[in-house]
Amino acid sequence: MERWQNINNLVVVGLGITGLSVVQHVTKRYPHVTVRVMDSRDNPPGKDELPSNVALHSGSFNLEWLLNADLVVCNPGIALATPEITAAIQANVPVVGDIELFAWSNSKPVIAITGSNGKSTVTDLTGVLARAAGLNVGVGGNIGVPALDLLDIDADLYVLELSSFQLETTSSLRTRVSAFLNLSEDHMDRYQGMEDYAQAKRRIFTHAEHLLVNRDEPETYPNTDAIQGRLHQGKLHTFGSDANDFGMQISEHETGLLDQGELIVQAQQLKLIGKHNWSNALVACALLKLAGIDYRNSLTALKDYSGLSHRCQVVAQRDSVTWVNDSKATNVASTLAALSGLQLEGKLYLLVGGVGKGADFSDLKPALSSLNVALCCFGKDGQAFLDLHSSAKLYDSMDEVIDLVTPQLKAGDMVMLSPACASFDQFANFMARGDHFTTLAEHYSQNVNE
Ligand code: UMA
Ligand code: ADP
Repeated sequence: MERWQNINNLVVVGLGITGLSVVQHVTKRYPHVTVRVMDSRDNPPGKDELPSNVALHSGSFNLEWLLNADLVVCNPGIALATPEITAAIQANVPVVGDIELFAWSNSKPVIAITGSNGKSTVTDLTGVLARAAGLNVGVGGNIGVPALDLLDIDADLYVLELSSFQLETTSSLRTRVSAFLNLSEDHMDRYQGMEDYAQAKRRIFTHAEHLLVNRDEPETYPNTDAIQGRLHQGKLHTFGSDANDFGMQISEHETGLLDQGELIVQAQQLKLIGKHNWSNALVACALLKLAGIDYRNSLTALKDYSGLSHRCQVVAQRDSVTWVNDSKATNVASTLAALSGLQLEGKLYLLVGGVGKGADFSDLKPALSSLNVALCCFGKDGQAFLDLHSSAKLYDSMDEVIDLVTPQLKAGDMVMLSPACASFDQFANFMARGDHFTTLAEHYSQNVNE
């Protein structure tokens, strides 16, 4: 509360669900604070839900408001390098994000998860397992439920998915456990390079009691922050594909998930498919254990867990043609995860493209060359995929791909949306893109049956 005493004039930059959660949090708990909102969009989402006493400036950013603020709370979707935000920072106006406000108010244990891929799956599964162990759990953050909205729950534990964007504006978050799952190229339109991106993610360790990192990816380890002379004091634990610490015992037909050499579960007993998902399951168990919760009470829930929608989800299966919605694959590594270990009888019609975020797609080439694939490229950066495979063709839209491809489908084929790109060129978000694909898949499957 003390830190709020000197804050009278707060500006929220960027509305959406984050901005709205900030407005609701501050107006409810700190009525002395005047809250104003700005959003560069003409008609920002959340506008109609703003209380009448909160002023909105839309269509641009209002520099005067920013320079006169006691505190600016910035939506993670807006880069700190935006000229108006940079000007406020240079004028010594404090700029934070919603997770920092969460940290200021929260007194409950937190498990925090970051990484380039697998965050939502690990976050959701950790929440499911903790609930199965009997806890009241709040699950949110980048997964689509603003962290501040969780504070009203009488939770025993919070499980937060944190993006690098959110971590950039967070400095006080104390966690029971922080995990950095993996690092692969993403968001290169917002970072100076991979090290800059990794450094934003490593901020998750700043006040962590236990740190969980990926043994197979040294980039996920904390560095000692030589500039500030500050060492991370938390205890370091690792997960990975060998049998150490939290690990795996891989044989021809079975993969055991291990905790210090002891079997947790055989991966083949899980509904989750693919090695990347087995790693996600292992991490969820490790997170529970490090937070002091016995995961052995949750093994039935672990075995029953079938994953989130839009992640390698089979959405239709008719006449031996399988339709897979992997719309959440918004970078190269996630599409590679979908392709690895794919059991194909026929041809794979792979839909790729959208907003490329400055990525280099050439890492897909070797994986594609070993598959019987027809590469169907669409969207804003669809043409960036054309050199990756001799089969590649450019289409205007997903609808056009499906219209032209479906007459060619044969038993054993698979149609998979795993676009390696963000969706914002043609869809509101990855869910809308996945739902559209699912509708087309169902429509096609029904027509075939007629
Ligand atoms: N925008 C503007 N001007 C503004 C405000 C926003 O142009 O003034 C644009 C920006 O391009 C921005 C986009 O709108 O990227 C998103 O704004 P939004 O209103 O959709 O934001 P929220 O609804 O508050 O959603 C945000 C996260 N979005 C981003 O970080 C881009 C959501 O993560 C998150 O679930 C939500 O807060 C709750 O915490 C989504 C996401 O795509 C799923 N995250 C990225 C990812 O996972 O790769 C990081
Ligand atoms: P995030 O929240 O980090 O985007 P998700 O769990 O939503 O992660 O999965 C996003 C995409 O990454 C999906 O296409 C999914 O199949 C793939 N994926 C999930 N876990 C992993 C992992 N551990 N490594 C690589 N790819 C993964």
